[in-house]
Amino acid sequence: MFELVALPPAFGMRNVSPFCLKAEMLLKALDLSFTVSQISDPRKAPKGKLPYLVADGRIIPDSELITEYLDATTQGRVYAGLSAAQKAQGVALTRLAEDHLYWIMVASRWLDPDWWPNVVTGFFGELPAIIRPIASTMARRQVAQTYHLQGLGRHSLEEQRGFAERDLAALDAAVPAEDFLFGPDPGIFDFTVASLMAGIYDNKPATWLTGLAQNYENLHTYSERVQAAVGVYGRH
Ligand SMILES: N[C@@H](CCC(=O)N[C@@H](CS)C(=O)NCC(=O)O)C(=O)O
Repeated sequence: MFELVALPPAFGMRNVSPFCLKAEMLLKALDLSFTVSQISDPRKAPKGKLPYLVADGRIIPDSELITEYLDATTQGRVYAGLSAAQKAQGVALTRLAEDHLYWIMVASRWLDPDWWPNVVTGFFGELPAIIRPIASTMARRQVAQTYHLQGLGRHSLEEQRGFAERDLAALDAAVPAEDFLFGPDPGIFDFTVASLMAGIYDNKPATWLTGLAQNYENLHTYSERVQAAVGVYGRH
């Protein structure tokens, strides 16, 4: 029995983190027995980020390292049937989704002054009212610094929207109109793309990024198809 440790629900999302949702989809697709538990402060995770997996007395942080572990312990079922070229394409899409578009999603939630109150309620709502403003403001400052260091945070909102459009157009063109990236069944790279897009399409209320993403119908339909096929949805 595995335990996946994830963030608690927020913003209308049952599983609000794309990385946690991806790991949950993979565990389900592999038909492994698992529970999902929640901690609201990622600083308590072994590497300060969620998810991590508790497996056979071991703790494995990071959704990609979880993926590698599950591949190794299921005799290669995670990447079974993928050619080297397909795997390369999957890794490239993963980097686009998780190391670029993900940060724009984070900024659309945390750094838009109009959306910010939802973050305070969704992520800090359980803190005593007296410390909530301090804790949330400190965390927001850290997100702003990280976004700046990443580079995207140096651009105007209009320019960020341009980066987001190019990411979304690339994903929309990369995913198929039927079935999944590499065949008739969804796999790890479908879970990577669909889990991120679920958080963009389904977080409530919509962010400015949700509005942009809604123009990409193929990507939206595909994200729904992946979630339906595995039976794991990001939203409630
Ligand atoms: N590379 C990590 C990224 C995990 C990640 O960034 N998780 C976010 C939640 S979506 C987190 O815990 N952030 C807390 C922080 O950065 O302080 C993975 O694939 O698991």
